[in-house]
Amino acid sequence: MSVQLQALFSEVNWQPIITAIDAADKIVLITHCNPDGDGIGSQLALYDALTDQGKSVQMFNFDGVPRIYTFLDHADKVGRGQWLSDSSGGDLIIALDCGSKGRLGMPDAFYKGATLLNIDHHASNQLFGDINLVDARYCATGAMIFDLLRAMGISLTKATASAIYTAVLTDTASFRLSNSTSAVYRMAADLIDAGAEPWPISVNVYESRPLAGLKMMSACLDTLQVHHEGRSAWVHITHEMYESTGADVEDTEGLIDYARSIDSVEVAVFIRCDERREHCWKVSFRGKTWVDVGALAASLGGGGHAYASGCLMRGTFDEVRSTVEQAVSQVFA
Ligand SMILES: [Mn+2]
Repeated sequence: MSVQLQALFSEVNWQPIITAIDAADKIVLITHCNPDGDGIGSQLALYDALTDQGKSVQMFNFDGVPRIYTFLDHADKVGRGQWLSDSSGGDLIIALDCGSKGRLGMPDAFYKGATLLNIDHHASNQLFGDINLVDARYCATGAMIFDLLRAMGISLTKATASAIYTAVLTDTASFRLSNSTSAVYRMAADLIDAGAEPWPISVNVYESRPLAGLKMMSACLDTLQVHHEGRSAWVHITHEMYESTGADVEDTEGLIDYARSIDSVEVAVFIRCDERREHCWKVSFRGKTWVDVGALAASLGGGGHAYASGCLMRGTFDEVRSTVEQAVSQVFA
């Protein structure tokens, strides 16, 4: 079925992106480390659309594709791990949903001789590309791909629509966040008309947890503490918890949302150890109404959105916890 698409933001100038894509012979699509549904959905949607146009396209992510997104078409074509070649294999690299070059996790050689194109919706984006299209009005990078394909006159296949739907579903917390405007719902309707199936996608993303994941959820919620007169909620995961539950980092996705769901809480904090490195911690923040957790994370060397952000920290758990607690206390001072 062919659907006449309406752009979310009709005045965005996609021409520099389209010109770069037209001029490229070999394109590499990449998203950030620990990729989420938006990064993967954007990547797979663009892959489907550009290969349909006859382009030669490769995909490569430092961390590959999380299990819950492997149901999407082309997920099996994404390379993962350290980049070992001395060139990217592309004359155009398109970074998707990534706020900084470092978060792509690639060595300098990866970028050698290629034009780097940066498409993202993080307000904190460092504009690291040769061409940057960064627009924080978009609820998801996947929604930017929707507008880009429309600007290119490309109609949606079922595979493209399903990937974009997954991107938008996950980045709007299932169309619940304040960025879920009526235009976003209209786009979702277009995606469904083009073949995206909401329930099967939801089952894959939200209803396919391994048992170890639930054991980790239980252990993680056991660490819950509430501070700042009930306004901040804290959960954490240590190395020992990975060992005792058998869960891995993918099973920790979404646990912070339970901390935010407490009625009085304005800021949720999730501190988890890096599976691979000692004394290395990923700290995530979620805000509810008025706290800008993007600024909070930036004060600790990280970044993100006003309502979802994070940073990496080094030290013992107690050291990291104490530093973060000081920063959060500033918010409520
Ligand atoms: Mn995103």
